[in-house]
Amino acid sequence: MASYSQKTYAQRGKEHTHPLVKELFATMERKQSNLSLAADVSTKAELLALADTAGPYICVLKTHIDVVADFDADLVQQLQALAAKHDFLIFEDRKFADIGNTVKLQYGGGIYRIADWAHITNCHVIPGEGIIQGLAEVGMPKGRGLLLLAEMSSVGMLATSAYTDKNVEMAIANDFVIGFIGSRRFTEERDLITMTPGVGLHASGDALGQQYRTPTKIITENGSDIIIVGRGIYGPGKDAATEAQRYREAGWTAYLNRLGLK
Ligand code: BMP
Repeated sequence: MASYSQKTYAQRGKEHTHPLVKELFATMERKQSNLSLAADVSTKAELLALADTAGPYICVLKTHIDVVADFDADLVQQLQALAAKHDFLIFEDRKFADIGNTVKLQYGGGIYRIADWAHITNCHVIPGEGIIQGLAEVGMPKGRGLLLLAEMSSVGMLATSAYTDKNVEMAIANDFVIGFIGSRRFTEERDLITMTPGVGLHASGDALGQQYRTPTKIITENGSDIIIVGRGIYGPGKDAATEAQRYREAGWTAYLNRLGLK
């Protein structure tokens, strides 16, 4: 059987059994985009402006909702309206890491009520499989999906070898898991997607350990599915619309190259 990374997003969407992943692949195909914007800005106005500017070019908006100083319920409503307007999904990069019972409370409740609006969220499996079960109890009935942090992009990260393999095992065994954060395709057992942060066309890293690789490396060579780009799009002196288009183009070309279509 051909590797999933040799199939088109459209084909994988058709064959997939998880409605959210079907929707994600269909969105990627419609918009010809495998770009996710990491919108790490600290005010409501900046976040909404960035989502509106980059919205036409992305398949997923990735948020860190707890860095928004003036967060309120209206922000969520406006983000949802932008998601509908520009046709993208929302991924709250919450990185849950506690026991099942606690993450249930954190995911479903509190100020942010993440499960009510984020199509996708993610977790570390350091507490064991109970974290997935706890999150699934809240997210499954709402049709949400979970990514496991099988690897990280930063210097000296500890998610390697046996730990990464455990992530893959747990992902295969749990229907709520739709894929991974990591740098490559991890398994052919079922079609689990990979979203990759630490992607940049120009910089090699930052002063705090971030490392950047190119879309060609990540998508064409490593078989990942979606590039996550933050400061490469909205960093100092950048025009977010121009950069979002540039990264969309680079990500899509890398995908066509992988398929041998370009
Ligand atoms: P930037 O492209 O500006 O470096 O942003 C990367 C984004 O991806 C940040 O939101 C960060 O939290 C996230 N991220 C990462 O950089 N590496 C990981 O391993 C996992 C992440 O979620």
